[in-house]
Amino acid sequence: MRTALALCLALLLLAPLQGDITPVDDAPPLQEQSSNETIITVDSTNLRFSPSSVTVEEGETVRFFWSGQALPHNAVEANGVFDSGEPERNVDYAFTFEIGMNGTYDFVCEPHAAFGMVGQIIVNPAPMPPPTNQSDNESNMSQEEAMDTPALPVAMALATVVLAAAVQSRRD
Ligand SMILES: [Cu+2]
Repeated sequence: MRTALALCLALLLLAPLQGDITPVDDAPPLQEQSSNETIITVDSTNLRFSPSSVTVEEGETVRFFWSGQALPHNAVEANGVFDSGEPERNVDYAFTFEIGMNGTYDFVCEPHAAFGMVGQIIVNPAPMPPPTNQSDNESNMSQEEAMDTPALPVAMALATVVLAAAVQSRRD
């Protein structure tokens, strides 16, 4: 019985370490940027993108959207970076410029490029997140939580075992 108690105590002493070796999820919380969507449509002349030139940042989405057009259109990037597909009267095609994709992207409506139905997307590098104290505190807190949380159930389980062992030894 003594060996069992000693084992339990040893485990109890090791329990705090368990929290340290538990993998901590370092991934930063996803910053929802659903509102950062730039829509390009077709204007009333039926032969122009509107707007024909937009500036976005990395991580943002450009959405080509038109419906019920008199003529079928598409949007094809000069180097094939994006391509809405066959010209259609109804198009809803979104493309997200990932981090590292900063640059200038020229695109055309294939059937109407000769009519000047062309456009340009300028993608600026993503801004660096400001190193505020608040975000530091938040990340510290979440890290502590992540470390403490897994250790707690282990400690509680061990305490139960020790208690059971103590009761058992008293009966002995
Ligand atoms: Cu067109």
